[in-house]
Amino acid sequence: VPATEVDIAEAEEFIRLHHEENHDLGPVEDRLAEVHAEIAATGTYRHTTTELTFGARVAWRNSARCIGRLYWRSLKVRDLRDLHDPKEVADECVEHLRIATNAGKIRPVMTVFAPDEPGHPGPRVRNEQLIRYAAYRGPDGGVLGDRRNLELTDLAITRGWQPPRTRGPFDVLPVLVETSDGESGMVDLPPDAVLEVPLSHPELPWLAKLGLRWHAVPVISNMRMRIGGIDYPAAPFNGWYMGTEIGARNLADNDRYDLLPYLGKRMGLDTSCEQTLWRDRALVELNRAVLHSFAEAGVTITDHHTESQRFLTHVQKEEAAGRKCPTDWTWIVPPMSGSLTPVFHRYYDKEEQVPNFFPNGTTGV
Ligand code: HEM
Ligand code: NRG
Repeated sequence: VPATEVDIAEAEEFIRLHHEENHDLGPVEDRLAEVHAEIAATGTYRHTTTELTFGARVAWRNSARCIGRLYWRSLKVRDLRDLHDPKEVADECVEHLRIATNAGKIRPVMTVFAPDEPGHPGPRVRNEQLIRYAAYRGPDGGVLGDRRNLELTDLAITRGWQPPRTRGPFDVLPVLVETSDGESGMVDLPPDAVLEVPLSHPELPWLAKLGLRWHAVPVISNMRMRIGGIDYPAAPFNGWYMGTEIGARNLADNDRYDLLPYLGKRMGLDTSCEQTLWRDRALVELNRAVLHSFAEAGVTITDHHTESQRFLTHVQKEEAAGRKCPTDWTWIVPPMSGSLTPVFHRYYDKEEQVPNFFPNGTTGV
């Protein structure tokens, strides 16, 4: 996708929003004149660090699929827009992990790398998240690891990544970075930058012996952030996990780790027919294991009941501030016990707003 010139109307709308929400910034007309002149001369413009931070926070605030938005003002933004080199970008992704992990007391962080410029797209991270577990096809057609990452694992191997001598279900993949002129960088994540939580269960001692684990920090790294007409194709960001993401999806989905049939049997449940609700019972225990283990390890996590309440507090605060809160019901309602959470029982504003995040490869708005 060739980078194009910026949308002036979108740039102007953003600068006005920034000034409307921050009265200490001085006259908006001065900044608008600067931006117009810069776009006329270069086809693009450069955000101030203050604009970048505000824009990133508002991109989070506008993320219709995110239930964690109450904390949008707390996002820490690392301004690394001068970095283009794939190796340097990958190294700073490692640094991002260290800052965000904070020994388990997770901090919401974003690292912003070079934006797209006319005729010169910025670098991109190929991993959908900085931490991803490898997947290996077995001889019997089975898969060891996280099937979601089969393609990424193949790509890493093509680029020269060597899987550990004994392959396991939770092998951390390297970070892969690319630029438009065909340069690429690949960096192994040092073990001390990847905090992981071994899973145990408060009442089922055998569960700890299964060797299950998950990483502490979800850092989405393949989304394009769009602020005021500028696209940042590499701007990895993280908060912390809601337990259901791991317990009700990553470890439970048929096309991920698919653990429910095994757990159901180990729990001694009658798995011969669906009416026993053995899947639901195994799902609850797996999710208890996730929340219990993170708490025991001192790693920030939230449960879907608490986070649903907080999200509705956020919606109220947004309304009180005179703003809409774009929300996608199908993503906000948790993947288990939906109707037990208050977010299930209502409707939301749907109109998309910018700044926002988009799948990389699309232009946005
Ligand atoms: C999606 C929770 C922080 C932006 C989600 C989802 C959850 C969630 C549960 C749905 C994920 C899924 O179903 O796969 C949280 C929590 C946070 C947090 C508990 C704690 C602070 C953040 C931050 C950002 C963000 C810091 C950006 C700055 C997004 C976006 C999506 C999302 C863009 C949609 C991702 C997609 O389309 O695949 N969040 N989030 N979130 N969140 Fe958050
Ligand atoms: N479901 C994905 C992560 C998606 C984003 N979730 C967050 N984001 N909590 C998974 O790895 O399970 N965040 O920025 O905290």
